[in-house]
Order: sequence, then C-alpha cells, then structure tokens
Amino acid sequence: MTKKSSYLRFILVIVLCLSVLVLFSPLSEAGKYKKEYKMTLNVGPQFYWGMGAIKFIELVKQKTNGQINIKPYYGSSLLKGAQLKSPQMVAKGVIDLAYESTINSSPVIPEMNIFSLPFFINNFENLDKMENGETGKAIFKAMEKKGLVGLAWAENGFRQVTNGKRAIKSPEDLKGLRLRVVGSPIFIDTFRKLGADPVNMNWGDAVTAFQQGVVDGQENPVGVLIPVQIWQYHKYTTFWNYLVDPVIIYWNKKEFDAFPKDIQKAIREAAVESARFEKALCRAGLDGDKSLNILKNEFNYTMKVPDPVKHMESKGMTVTFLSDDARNAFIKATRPLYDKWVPKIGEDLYKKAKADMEKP
Ligand code: X2X
Repeated sequence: MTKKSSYLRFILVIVLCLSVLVLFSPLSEAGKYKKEYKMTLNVGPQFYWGMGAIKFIELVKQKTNGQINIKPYYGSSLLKGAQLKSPQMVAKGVIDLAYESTINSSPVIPEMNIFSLPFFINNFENLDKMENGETGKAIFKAMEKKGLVGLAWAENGFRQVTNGKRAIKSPEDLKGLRLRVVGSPIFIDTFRKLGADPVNMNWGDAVTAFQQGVVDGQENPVGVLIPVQIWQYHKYTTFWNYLVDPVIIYWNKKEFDAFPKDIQKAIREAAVESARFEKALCRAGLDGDKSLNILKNEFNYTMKVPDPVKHMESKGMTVTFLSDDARNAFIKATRPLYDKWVPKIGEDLYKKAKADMEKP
C-alpha cells in the first residue's frame, strides 16, 4: 500500500467516525423533527381563538427549546377555505395539527355535534363539567379512533345571533331571515326548524356576504363578533347562548405518538396553558371577573374589551336577552331536532353529557 492510499484511508475513517458522531449526537436532535409543523385554524390572528393559537405556538417553541416549530395557516388557507375539511386532512397527515372548532371537526367526529344541540348546554358551568367529565373523555377517545390526538379544550364560545333587520325576541322574529350558517347540517336543520332561511357558507366568504347584504344575519360568539366588528353590518344581536363551540387542539396521532415522551409532555402542557389563556379571552366580561382576573394574574394581560355587551352597545348595537318565556318558546320549537340528532351523536354520549351537567 502506498503512503498516499493509507493516508486517504485514514482520512476516510476519520470522516466516517465524525458522521456517525454527528448523526447520533444531541447536536443532530433538531434534524429528527420537521422544519415546520403545519397547523390549520379557521380564523385569523386577530380573533381570540387565533390569539390562543399564537400563544400555543410560542409555548411549544419555548417548552421544546426550539425543537418543535409550528406554522399557523389562518382562514383554513391550506383547505382553500373549506373549513369542514380540517379533521380529515389532519387524520391523513396532510396537515400536522389543528386549533379547531368542534363544529368544523364534526364531519369526522359526529359526537362533537353534542355541543351544537340547540339549548342543551346554556352556560359555562355546564360546558366545563362536560369537558372535564365523561363527555370530554368519550370525545377524545372517538378522536383517537379516527387518528387524532386531542390535547386540550379551548373555546370559540356560546354563539349569539346578529342581523340587520330586527331585534330577535321570539322564534317568530326569525321567520324569513336569511342567515349565514356554517355548512354543518345541524345548523341548517336548526334554522329551518325556526322558520329562518339558512344559507351555508364558509367563514372565508361570510364577511363579503355581510358587506354586500347577501344575507340578513349570522351567528357567532363574541370572540368573532368583536374582532370582525359586526356592528358595521348588523344592528341587532340576541344573546341567547343557544349552543357553544369549544375549540380542540389536536394532532395527527401517528406523528404525535412517534414523538419522544418529553416532547409529547411539552406539547401537551403548551396546549393546556394556551387553552386557559384563550378560554379566558373568549369568556372575559361574560363570567363576572373570573376570566378577566385569570388574564391579569396568570398571563399579565389586560383585556382590550372587558365588557363585550357594553362594547357592542357603545357601537350602536341593540343587544337583546331572552325572557324566560321566549327561551321556552325557542326550546319548544327546536326540541324535535333531538329525535334526529341524538341518535347521530350517540344515545350513550347524550346520557353522559346530561349526567356530567347534573353533577354538583
Ligand atoms: O364559521 C364560523 O362561523 C366560525 C368562524 O365560528 C367557525 O369556524 C365555526
């Protein structure tokens, strides 16, 4: 062997050893993960739900020492606005994760329609009992079966109806109103039952429809109504808490399960913490001082709109609350929907939800 070739062999061995070292050393840890994890959500960063998603991304980055980087795709942009496709795409792994409303996830997880049963849950206490109880567990289990890992419960909120024609005080007032609703079938059923004329439309098209007066009204929680400045289009809102949409942070199960335990733990903690912040934004001023104090004391955050009802009134809106009689009339008008929808949701889950709400 010549001197030159043994020198070359020596160099080759050194290079090989160094590559093995680099591949298995902690320095290459970052290479184990994707450069960017794609997250879908149906709204933009200025919505309370979008602000929660941003918090989640920051916390994940912080708690994984920069190893896991999430990129948000707002306005269901990865789905060309087709908001109801998010769970299917996350289950397939085309999108890694979602910070998404239960309404938008219900095409894959029909159990989530439990939150869309009209006049079933009615208040935050009931909702919390369901999420923390057997209902929440059952929903996360149903998600796992479809290839999704639920990480935490955030919120969009109790949905309130707005329109440009008249104050809605009783079911009669809804008659003939053309209302934009989400494309989820239970919404069409509910508003048809109430005699309105529901038009299903993706959120991405909704604001243009309000501007052009293609529809008379719509329904959404304050966390959407205030950022979108709904008073620009509609003078009337009725706070009827007729149903609620929690937001669930979920990840493709195969991908999540493949993460090391410490990464999983960090992501779960980030999800829970961001959800606490996001829920407080959505509830601020609607649950006394509770959520306002959570924001101030735990997140050093002063709420820009501490009283959503007063805020909407100050913008010239007429805000209506239902009398007991009116509420009963709405309940009576929508109860027949349960015959169709409870079997789709599952009798068992419906019983679990009722039992959760009855707990002290
Ligand atoms: O489409 C809606 O109304 C919205 C923004 O609330 C949801 O994504 C469920």
